[in-house]
Amino acid sequence: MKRELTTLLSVAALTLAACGGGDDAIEIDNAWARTSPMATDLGAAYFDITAADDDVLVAASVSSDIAASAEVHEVVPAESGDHMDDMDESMDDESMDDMDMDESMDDESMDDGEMDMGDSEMAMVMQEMVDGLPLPAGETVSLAPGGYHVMLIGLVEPLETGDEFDVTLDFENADDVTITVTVAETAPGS
Ligand SMILES: [Cu+2]
Repeated sequence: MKRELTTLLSVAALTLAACGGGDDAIEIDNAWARTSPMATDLGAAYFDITAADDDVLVAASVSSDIAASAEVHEVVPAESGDHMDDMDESMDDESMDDMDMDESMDDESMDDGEMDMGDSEMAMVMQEMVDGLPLPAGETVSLAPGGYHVMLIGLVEPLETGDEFDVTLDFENADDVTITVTVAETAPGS
């Protein structure tokens, strides 16, 4: 069993070395970004990430050819954000019961371009993880619609299916890792 794990880690190391990451402490799988509607200049990138040792994803960045900036975001109930007090009136039982997180992100916010959640009906909001995304050793953390994501802010052009771009991930302990993200309608394998 131990031998098997070692082999897997070696493969991950080789893969990352080939991408120029050169660090075997971080494994990234299933990297993708969602297509972005014309109505918004926001995009989101997703992937599964496993750190060999306890670490924190503190920041992400993309080329200025792609977007003005990138942030590590989480989706949380509107009520939990301290700075979201003005959202309280949008909280009602009906919206909480009917809304699942994926739909609120995918269908409502993205399709109508309503990413300014301050005046939307949504019960979920996203916010920057100012302290970063914790990565417990050996545990795969998934960034996916409705949850953690790398937010692309100020897209230069809409993201269209088949587009590829690089995202550089900055960790508290491990070296930076650059991954290539492919734009798709849905997650790889879904
Ligand atoms: Cu976001």
